[in-house]
Amino acid sequence: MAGWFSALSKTRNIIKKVFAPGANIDQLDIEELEEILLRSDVPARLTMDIVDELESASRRKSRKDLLSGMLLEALGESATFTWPDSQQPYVLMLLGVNGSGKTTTAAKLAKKAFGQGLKPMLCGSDTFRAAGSSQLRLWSEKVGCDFVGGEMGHDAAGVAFNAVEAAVDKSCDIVIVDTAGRMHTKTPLMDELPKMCRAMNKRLDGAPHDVWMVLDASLGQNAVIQAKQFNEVVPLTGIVVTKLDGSSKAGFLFSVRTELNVPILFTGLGEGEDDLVPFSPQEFVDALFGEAEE
Ligand SMILES: Nc1nc2c(ncn2[C@@H]2O[C@H](COP(=O)(O)OP(=O)(O)OP(=O)(O)O)[C@@H](O)[C@H]2O)c(=O)[nH]1
Ligand SMILES: [Mg+2]
Repeated sequence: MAGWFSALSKTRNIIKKVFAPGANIDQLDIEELEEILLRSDVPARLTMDIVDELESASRRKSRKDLLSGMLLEALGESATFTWPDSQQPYVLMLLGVNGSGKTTTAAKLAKKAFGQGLKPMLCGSDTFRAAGSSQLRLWSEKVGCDFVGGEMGHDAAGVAFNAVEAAVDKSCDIVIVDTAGRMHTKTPLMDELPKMCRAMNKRLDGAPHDVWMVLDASLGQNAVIQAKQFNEVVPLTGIVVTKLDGSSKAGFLFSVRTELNVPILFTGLGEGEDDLVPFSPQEFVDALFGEAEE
């Protein structure tokens, strides 16, 4: 399983003058530090606050301690997620732009739930592409869980309804609904999302209970812009950040809290089945500073 330290190597590579072990940020020109933080997509506002704080801080205080403290504070409390223990299926919908990692994340989550003795169902509602649903069907076979999917061209809302119905009939604990990738700017496709929510809610009051957006970390700040638009169409209750391992712009995670205020629940640190881990602000900041060697 990939770890935080290796996942953040690209971002660390940019900011190594600031964070890496042995880096002497006390000698770093403050403007240079500002530029480095901005390049790794630390939001401008937070960067300004950091610079102000460092400029006015007492010389006796280590800049590194100040910086890590401010970064941790900006990320807020870690939000832990546990599968709700209800008598009816808990329905979770995953959405996001094309290729962000939704299908892989749905499978990784189903595997986690299955491993905890729960009975998950995967719903393949990606009916845009011929392979959209079958990719998830293969995953369900690998995990060993129930699956309901739709053929290409089928109505995604109908597929989601059928999945919730089947999950109720089969006494599943969890339904994870994978949706087709869509650009936040394409109105007709975005309109399909509330329609899917209404369809599920018709079959099961309160469904979907959670809506998580899957964000590709390599997009940096753009991912936050996309999330804002999705959030206007369907209110998001959680964020999964994938591909942190390939990103040099991990600083955008700070914007997720400050600009979106939706908790980051899980992070993808690699392509492997088990490379989805709960988001830990402490491990994230430690890995930026190069102190999380495993
Ligand atoms: N390195 C890395 N790759 C990932 C991670 N999560 C997903 N991927 C890869 O990203 C690619 C796209 O993943 P999918 O799960 O198919 O993405 P999707 O959002 O379902 O894509 P569409 O359905 O086409 O919109 C695949 O090659 C995955 O293996 C991650 O955390 N790290
Ligand atoms: Mg997919």
